[in-house]
Amino acid sequence: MRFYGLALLAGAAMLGACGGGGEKTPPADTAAKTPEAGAAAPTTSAPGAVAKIPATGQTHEVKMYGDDKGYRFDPANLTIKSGDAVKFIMVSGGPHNVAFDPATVPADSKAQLNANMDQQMAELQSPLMINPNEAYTVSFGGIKPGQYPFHCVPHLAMNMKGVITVQ
Ligand SMILES: [Cu+2]
Repeated sequence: MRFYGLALLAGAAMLGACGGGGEKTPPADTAAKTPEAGAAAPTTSAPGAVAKIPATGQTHEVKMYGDDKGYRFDPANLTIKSGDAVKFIMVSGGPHNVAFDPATVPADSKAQLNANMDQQMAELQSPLMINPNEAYTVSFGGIKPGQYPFHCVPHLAMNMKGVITVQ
């Protein structure tokens, strides 16, 4: 649908270019309205959409530091159970955030983990936390056992990362 609209638009642009003279505007305007009308239709959520599953178990705390010992999560490695939550707390040296790499998150839990993260900056990325005691909690409800490497986007180059193992 959208592709067809773009093709129409490109065709109209070419026609306009070939037409020459000062009458380019009216045909381009008409063509621009066509894809708009088409794009309005498919706005409902995809059939495969995943709903957030709230945590029902224990909440584990991970603190985020940036100081003279470096940028780090503490603990950087933790083991939890499916259904637990992990609360990331900004302590110093922000902004920090928590992000899971779509390429390394177990594929069978990627959509669920993404659905469990509120207020994302991007896929699998929490918002930035700037002030001390700001926190962000990730539910591991419905997350399958496996290794979930995570990192802080602003400090990835400073090796601010960790791994959550879900049992
Ligand atoms: Cu950071």
